[in-house]
Amino acid sequence: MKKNISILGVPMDLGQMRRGVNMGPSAIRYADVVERIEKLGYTVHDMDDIEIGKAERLHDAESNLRNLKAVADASEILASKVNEIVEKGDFPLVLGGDHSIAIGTLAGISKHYKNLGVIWYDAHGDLNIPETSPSGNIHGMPLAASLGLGHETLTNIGGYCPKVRYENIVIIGARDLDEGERELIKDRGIKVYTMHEIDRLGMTRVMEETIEFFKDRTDGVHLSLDLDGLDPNECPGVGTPVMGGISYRESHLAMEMLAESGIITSAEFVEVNPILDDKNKTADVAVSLMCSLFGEKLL
Ligand code: B3U
Ligand code: MN
Ligand code: MN
Repeated sequence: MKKNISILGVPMDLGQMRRGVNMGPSAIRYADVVERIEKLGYTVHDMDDIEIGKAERLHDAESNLRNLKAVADASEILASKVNEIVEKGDFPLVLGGDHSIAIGTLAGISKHYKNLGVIWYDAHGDLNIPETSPSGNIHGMPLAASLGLGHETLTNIGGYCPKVRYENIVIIGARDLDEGERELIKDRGIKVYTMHEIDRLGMTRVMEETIEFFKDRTDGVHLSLDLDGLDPNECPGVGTPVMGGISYRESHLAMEMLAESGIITSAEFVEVNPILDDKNKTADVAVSLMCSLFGEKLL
């Protein structure tokens, strides 16, 4: 893992309808993200938050996309900041904000790799397009947009498309998939470990297979970790909690195995909503998962 980490906060809440997730980056900083990662021997550069525009008053019923322009504008800014981080050779660590920010993060990262892998750690697939989305919320669409599916304003962020290929994705923790998402997963053969596979195989095997899957075929792997992938009993501070999630322990094991593998080249932690949280617990879990990802050991 690179020894220099640059942190970027993205106080985005326009990709969904619950207020408060814009305070995610502050909550994660309040949980001492910089100090705790520095303790592991890294040099951490906090680049502060990028600016997010205002919610649009009118929902564009025709496109079924809420706040399209504001999300797209922020995504372009995010893409160029993340691009800067990769260019200077630092490890990009992006703090959300709702998951729509992954569109900009991936736009900033992907062009630096020939074959970028993506781990999508999430209760959801985030594979909706405007036609299949039940909500019109862009945070349910970022993985699709990064594959080149959906509204062209979103698929072309950063001036290129796609950011990732179907065969370079592993989704972990899925348990709430919409009909269109299921069809896409089946049609394209996207690799998914639902909670069913996690329960049957155990997290150890899931991560061994995931690491093996990426090892020889990709030249970098981005971790996009939605805190709602974890169980809401342990991470209550998320906008769309889904019961029966990945445990705190399994998640730490997953991060520790990724640290050992050395495959991760960038990461984002999203959907922390301190208004819905219990004493900043979810932000605290996010930081402790980051520490495991960056090699913190128990002994
Ligand atoms: N799949 C649903 C719900 C959802 C997606 N991502 C989150 N919730 N966090 C949708 O609106 O696309
Ligand atoms: Mn998500
Ligand atoms: Mn989710």
